Amino acid sequence: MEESLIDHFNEKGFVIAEKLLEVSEIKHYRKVLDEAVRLRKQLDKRKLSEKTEYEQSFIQCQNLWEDNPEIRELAFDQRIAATAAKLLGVDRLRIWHDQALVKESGGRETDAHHDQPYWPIKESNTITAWIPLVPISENNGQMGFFPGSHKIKEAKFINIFQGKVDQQELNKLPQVEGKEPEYVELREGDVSFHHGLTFHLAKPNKTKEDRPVFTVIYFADGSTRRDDRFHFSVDRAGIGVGEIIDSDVTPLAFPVSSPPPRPKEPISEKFVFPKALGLLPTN
Ligand SMILES: O=C(O)CCC(=O)C(=O)O
Repeated sequence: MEESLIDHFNEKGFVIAEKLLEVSEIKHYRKVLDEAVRLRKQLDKRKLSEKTEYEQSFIQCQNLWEDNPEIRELAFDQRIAATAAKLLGVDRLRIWHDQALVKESGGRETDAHHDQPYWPIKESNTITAWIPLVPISENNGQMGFFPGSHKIKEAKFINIFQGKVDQQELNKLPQVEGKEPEYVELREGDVSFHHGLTFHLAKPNKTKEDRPVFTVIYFADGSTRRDDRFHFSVDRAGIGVGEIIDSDVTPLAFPVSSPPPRPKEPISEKFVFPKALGLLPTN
């Protein structure tokens, strides 16, 4: 990988790896993801206008690698994972979770936030690969990043889950204050990477077509649990605060010669709410 990509990532907190995948693969995964999301969400008959503001930003399905063998190939694709490892400067990565983020036609913007506070991982060696399955430009949910915001090591929980974020409060944050987001155009096969501390947002989808995106979140192997904030990636496996996060729910993602098997323990009834929404696998 070119050094300039690593320099860009270190400087700005995000980077685009152009043509990381073949256009034919993207077309294939578009169909696969479409079907996987349809299956997960088959009980959800709501129109966009009937959903919460958070859900109007995107349809979300997590850990598709567990119940969809084809998506598993993408989630553990070594071209993507190797790029993520090089950008973070680590030898080994684990998967935190994957997710489909389908911004529906007419879907609202994704409010500005950074991801690290949502995850109870102490070390901030975390990165997301954002893999669009259609070309992305200004009218279909384009991502924007606040350049350099990852350099401010303070994690700030932005509650995007309860609806529109107060812009004035957001603008007071040093990561965002006085800065403009840099929006990125992506072609089929391009993959965008952002650091867990990088503030980002996405524009609304003003087109007639949904914006299918698959993302994979990785963390450096050896990272530990920060606090007791609930998260299925650690709570399913009973990882305690301070312990190393190393279960089959978050298996090694790089380097691996083939994708791992799905976790041994099925998801328990404790998780029935996200399961019902299609957020997590049902079996
Ligand atoms: O896809 C989107 O609209 C937002 C993505 C995002 O926030 C993320 O991947 O961290």
